[in-house]
Order: sequence, then C-alpha cells, then structure tokens
Amino acid sequence: MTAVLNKNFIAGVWQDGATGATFKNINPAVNSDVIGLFPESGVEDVDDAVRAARSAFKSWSSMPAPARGDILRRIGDILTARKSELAFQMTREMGKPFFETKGDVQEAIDTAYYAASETRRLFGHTVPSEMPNKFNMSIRRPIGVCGIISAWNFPVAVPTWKIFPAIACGNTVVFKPSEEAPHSGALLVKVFEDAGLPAGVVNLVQGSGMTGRALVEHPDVNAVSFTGSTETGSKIGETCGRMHKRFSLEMGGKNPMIVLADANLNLVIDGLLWGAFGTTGQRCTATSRLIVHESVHDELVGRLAERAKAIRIGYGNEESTEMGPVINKKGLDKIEYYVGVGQEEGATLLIGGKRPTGKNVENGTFFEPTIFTNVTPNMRIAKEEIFGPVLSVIKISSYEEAIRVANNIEYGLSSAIYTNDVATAFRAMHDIEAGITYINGPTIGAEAHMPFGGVKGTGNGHREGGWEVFEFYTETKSVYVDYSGKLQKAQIDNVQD
Ligand code: UN1
Repeated sequence: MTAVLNKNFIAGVWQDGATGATFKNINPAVNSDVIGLFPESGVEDVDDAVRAARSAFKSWSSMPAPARGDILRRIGDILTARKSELAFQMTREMGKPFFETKGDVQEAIDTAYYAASETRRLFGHTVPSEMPNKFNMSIRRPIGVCGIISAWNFPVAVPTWKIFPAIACGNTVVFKPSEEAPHSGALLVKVFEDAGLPAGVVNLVQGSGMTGRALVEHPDVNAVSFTGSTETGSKIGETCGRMHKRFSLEMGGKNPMIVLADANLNLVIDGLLWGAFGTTGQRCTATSRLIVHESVHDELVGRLAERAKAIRIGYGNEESTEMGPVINKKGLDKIEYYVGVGQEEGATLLIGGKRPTGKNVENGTFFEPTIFTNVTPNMRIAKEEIFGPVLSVIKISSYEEAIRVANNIEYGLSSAIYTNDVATAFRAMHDIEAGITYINGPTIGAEAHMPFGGVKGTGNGHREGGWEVFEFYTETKSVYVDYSGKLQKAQIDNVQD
C-alpha cells in the first residue's frame, strides 16, 4: 500500500514520475524513520496531470452539483472512518501531536460535509430588468482546471479547504502537496479514489518548488490556490497576473494577542500556551506577539514562563507529548537565527532559545518553547515571521498604544484581544488590521464554515473557507432573457430625452 502511495496519481492511475527522480521524506521527531521516496515530478508529469484534469472537466462540470455533493459526503464518511489511522501517519510525517492531527482530519471532515451542503446552494441572483418582458439573472460557472499548492503544517485540512470547494463547484484539480508532507497528501487522495471520485477530477503530482512552478506556469491551468511562504506566493502572483489566471494566496502572519488590564489571566495563559506553542508555533495563525498592559505584564509573563517550561516535548505519537518537533533542519536554523537576532537587538531571552536535550529528543529537530521580553515594536523579532515556538512580549500602557503596535507589521492574518469590557472588544474588532480577530480566545481556532484569510501582506484579498471560497471557484455569468418578441435597446429605448 505505502509503495503505491509513493507515486503520483494521474487520470485515476498511481504511477511513477517520468524522469524517475525522487526525494526522501523523513520523520522530524525520529530522523532514522524514513517515510519514503516520492517522485520529483517534472514538466511532463504536470502536463499529463493537467491533461487528465482537462479531459475530466466536461463530464464533472455537467454533473448536477448535488450529485457531486454526494461524493463529497462519501469522502467525509471515509475520512471519519480513517481519522485515527490518518492522524497517526500525519504526526509521523510532520510532527505535531496526535491530538492535533486528529483535529486536522476533523477540519477536513467538516469541510467535506460543508462543501457537500453548499452544492445545493450555489446561488445566483435574479433582479428586475429595466426593460419590459425581459428577465435578468446571474448564474455560476466553474472556472476549469485548478492548481492547488499547499503547506505541510495542516497537511490534510488545508488542501481540503481548497480542493473540496473547487470540485463542489465543478472544477477539476491538480494537487501538489508540500514536499514536507507528500505521504499525507497521497493518503488524502486515496480517500478520494475510494469514495468513487471519477478519474481525473483530482490528480496528484508530488515534488518541490520546480513542480509547483510547472503547475503555475501551465497555460491550461485556469486558477491557482496557494498556502505557503510570502516569497513563493509573490512569485506565483506575478506569474498568474501575467497569464491572466485567478489566484488566491495565503501567506505569512505575525499575529498579535493584546491583553488589557482587565483580562482574565487564567484564560490568557491557556490561550497563549495553545496559540504560541501549539503546532510548535508553526502555524500561519500562531500567536507570535504578546502585547500586554504594563499593570499585568510581570504577573502574566512569570506565570506563563512556568507553564511553558513544563511543556512536554517529544514524538507526537507518544501519548504524553504536548509539543512536537520543528519540521526540519532548515526550520530549526531559521528559528536559531532569530533567537540570535533578538539577543543582538537587546531583547531579554526569558526562557528557551535552544534545542532541548534528552533521550526522547536526540533523534529529531526539536526546539524549546521560547519567550523574549523587553521587545520593542520595531525589532525584527516583533515584525518578521519566525515559524517556530517563539513568543515576543511587548509592554504597552494603553489601548491606543496596543492597537498601534498590533498594526505595526506588514502582515494581517489573525489577531486576538483579551478584555472584559464589551465596548473595547467592539472597538478592537474594527481597529485591528487583520482578516480574523478573536475576542477572549487565542489567534487560532478557525472553523470550516467561516471565511479564513488575511489583509495586507498576508494575502491578495480572497478568503478560504466559508461561503466566500465558493466565489473564488466560480465565474459569474449574467444572463438576459428577452421574451418581448422585439429588439429592446438598453439605456436607449427606456429613457426618452
Ligand atoms: C494555517 O496555519 O495554515 O484555526 C492554518 C487555525 C487552524 C488553521 C491554520 N485551524 O488556525
């Protein structure tokens, strides 16, 4: 089974890459555990996959949308049955603890059932015509072949945010998972196959940046949806702009949590531990800046540090593990680099800042929960995405200052504020520049049926999830039905001057 899943899946057939080149994927917690060799797909493989998607498009897009919904529901059922099995393999591949990968699969299940229900609700509009005996409406049409490029940190949930609405709307897909999570991507595609999704509707090509590039540059790919780094996203945007493709980008974050003087500190601490150190801080929605009122700063930071030091680090498939490894050596190097930057900038390294030692962590890429205090808003560790378990604490003395600091970044994905004052909470909803704001909750916790995405440098104006993503995956067509039996000239026949 695993050997089969190490292949590409094109036109309903598991097959090797055309050149025979492969890349190796290992368990980040136990580096000696090799998950497998996967095809490093080239232009030829991508071309085959796009051709398969194109030839499946006609019949898939003309199937009644609720019938497509039936298949999505079956996918949801199989994901439910395989939840633990999938989660185990996902943890093995990308490191976050088993309870988190189970949540990841659950997010995919919710997305499947939600997309299935939307197939009965792909609304258009009817509006009155300005002419007599004429009927105006808008209908939705699928776009065509969609290229889906996803990140490794939510190796099942994030691809499904893209693939399920795409196919619900009648599009077909070529999916390139992150090269850090190819096995999870293949297991997901196997679910589609087992649910009876027709051949060619979702095709899988494994590979790294070159494969993604071939997909984005393919002239017969009509839309691209990407989650990953700002650097790669910007290049994708340039290419898609030049080629007149629709594209949706979900990129970096530097998400603030504002804690005001009246906040419930017990709640804040639980939220911070989950927001900053869950998924080892490797979420685009991770809480990476704590912006805290001076009157509660010392107590909060002291209590948080004690709890953070006690977090149990290890292999995520061991039951006692609370925080898993960093994805790879490169990720670890980046985190260490930023710890150095923070110290040079004059911030105080309160806890962490290094790799842990001990038997359960010696074979993986682990890093300790890290907290910097005395951070000022213009330091690099207050503005740049680190993608690791590093929290920068900034002290403020008023709500206005908190908002200024929170908005002092190029990103705008998620945000949080803890206060018991309802008026302040409502003000913050409008004042914080972000696509998502949580009141009295940390910066993570997106639900499948709510729009997800960011402002400023985080994205390009689109949203995943919720009802909005169905706009991304459809073209609007305006239809005019003239049953007057004569030529009626809009703007001319109905205005006499
Ligand atoms: C991401 O980090 O890429 O609510 C997505 C959340 C998660 C999704 C995060 N369910 O933050």
